[in-house]
Amino acid sequence: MNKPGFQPLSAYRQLPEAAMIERSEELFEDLNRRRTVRDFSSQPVPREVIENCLKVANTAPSGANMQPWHFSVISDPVIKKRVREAAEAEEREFYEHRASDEWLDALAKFGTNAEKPFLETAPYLIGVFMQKYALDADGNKTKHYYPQESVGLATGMLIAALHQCGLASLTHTPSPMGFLNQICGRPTHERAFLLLVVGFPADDAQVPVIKRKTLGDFVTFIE
Ligand code: IYR
Repeated sequence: MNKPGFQPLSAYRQLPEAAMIERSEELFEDLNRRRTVRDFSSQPVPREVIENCLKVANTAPSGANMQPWHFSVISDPVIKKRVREAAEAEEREFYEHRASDEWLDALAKFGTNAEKPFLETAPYLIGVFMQKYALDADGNKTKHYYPQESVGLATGMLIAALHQCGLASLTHTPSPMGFLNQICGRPTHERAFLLLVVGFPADDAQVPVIKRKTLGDFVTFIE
């Protein structure tokens, strides 16, 4: 007998220990190839792949399972151009006025500036929006819990899924990002969380030389 509102965990699959270890090694090896890319090719990406990766994102855990996210998937070149123009206007402010010297120093090795041509080159821009509450057609609000954490988790799963499908992405956060609500026609109770640029890397794409922390640098086992 199931508890009311419950069902057996029938989708769960356990792996034999050797397979677990092998899978974990392969996963690390594959995800460790992921790099944030800023040089995109204009080669089209099948929409079905994007849809499936978004379905993966939607499996993320969320506070009280409220799934407090919305994804606006932009491929229309006219809209991409508008996003680029609005983002570059904010980025010019950032690089010329808003960013502290300390921040600019931290960014120096990435070679970024206010020019964002990839916002037009890449086939897909995914605007990720966070809903602090749900709003129904009658204006009733339902509070969401841990929306920021939840959207962060969903976005992480989206990035990993895209990577596993052979796509590159860039987590782009022009700030402030209010223009994305306007361009994507999203309501004011949704906050633009980030703009994910998605596509194939350009043939001559280059990435900065950076290091990842090693296990001992970022993990403590308490045993
Ligand atoms: N949004 C700016 C600046 C920038 C900020 C951080 I934190 C980065 O990791 C990278 C860039 C830009 O996109 O250029």
